[in-house]
Amino acid sequence: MGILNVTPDSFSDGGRYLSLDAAEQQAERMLADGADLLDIGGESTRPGAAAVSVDEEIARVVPVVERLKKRFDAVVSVDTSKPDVMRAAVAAGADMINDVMALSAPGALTTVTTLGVPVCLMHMQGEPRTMQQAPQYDDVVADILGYLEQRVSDCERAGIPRSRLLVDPGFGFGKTLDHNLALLANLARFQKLGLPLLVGISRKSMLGAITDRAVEDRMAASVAAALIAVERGARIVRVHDVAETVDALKVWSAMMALAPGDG
Ligand code: 7PJ
Repeated sequence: MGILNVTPDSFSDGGRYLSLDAAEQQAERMLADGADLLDIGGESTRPGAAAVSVDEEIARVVPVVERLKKRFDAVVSVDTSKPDVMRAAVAAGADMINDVMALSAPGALTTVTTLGVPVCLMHMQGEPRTMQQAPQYDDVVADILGYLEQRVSDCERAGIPRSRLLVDPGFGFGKTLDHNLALLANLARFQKLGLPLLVGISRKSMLGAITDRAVEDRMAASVAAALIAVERGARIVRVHDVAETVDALKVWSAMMALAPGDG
C-alpha cells in the first residue's frame, strides 16, 4: 500500500491543481514500482497535527480519488475518520476506508455499513494531539488484541461482515518505543483475529529513535520494519518507499516459494 498524502500547505486553487498533478505523478510512480493499493490521506494524524474541517478534507481528497480512478486501475483507499469524507470519497470511486479511529467517530460505523466497502480498523490510544504524552497499557499486545476483537464484533453487530474487515495495531499511535517493539515482536499473535493484518511503520519516529536518523533518512529502517512485519503475518504494509519495499519482499517471497523452512 503506497502512501499518498494530500495535505498541502497552500489552500489556493493554484496550489490545489498543482498538488493534483503531483499526486497523480506520485501515484503513477508507486503503481509502476509495484504498489497494489494507494492510501490517500487529507488530514495529518501525526502527533500534534492540527485538525482539518470536513469541507477542507473533502476538497483535498475527492479530486484526487476521481483523478486516480479515472487514470489507473488501482485499489484506492482513503485514510479518514469522518463519515462525511467517507461518503464523498466512496461516491468519487474510493474502494476502501482506512480509519485510524476504527469507526469510533459518531456515525462512522453506520456510514461504512451503508457504503458496503472494506474498512481497516486501526488501534489508537488517545487522540493525535496528545497521544504520545504518556501512553500506558497493562499488556500492550493483549490490550490491543482485545480492543480490535471488540471493534470487530461491534462492526459485525452493526452489519459489516467480517469479509470486509482488516485490522491494524496502529504503530506510533499512543505507543512508546517499547510498546511498538513489543507489538512488532508479537505481531504473529494478531493472526488469531483471522483477518488481514495491515501494518504502517514507514518513516515513523520509532525508527528515528532506533537509528537516530531524520525522517527523510529512514528508508532502510522502514524497509527492514516492513519485511519483519510481513514475515510475522502482515498482509498489507503501508509504505512511502514502494520500490525498495517491493524488492525486499521479493527476496522473502522467492525464498518462501522454494523453501519456507520451519518458521
Ligand atoms: C497509519 C495509518 C498506520 C493505518 C497513518 C504516518 C501516520 N493507517 N495512517 N496504519 N499511519 N492503517 O504515516 O506516519 O499505521 S498516518
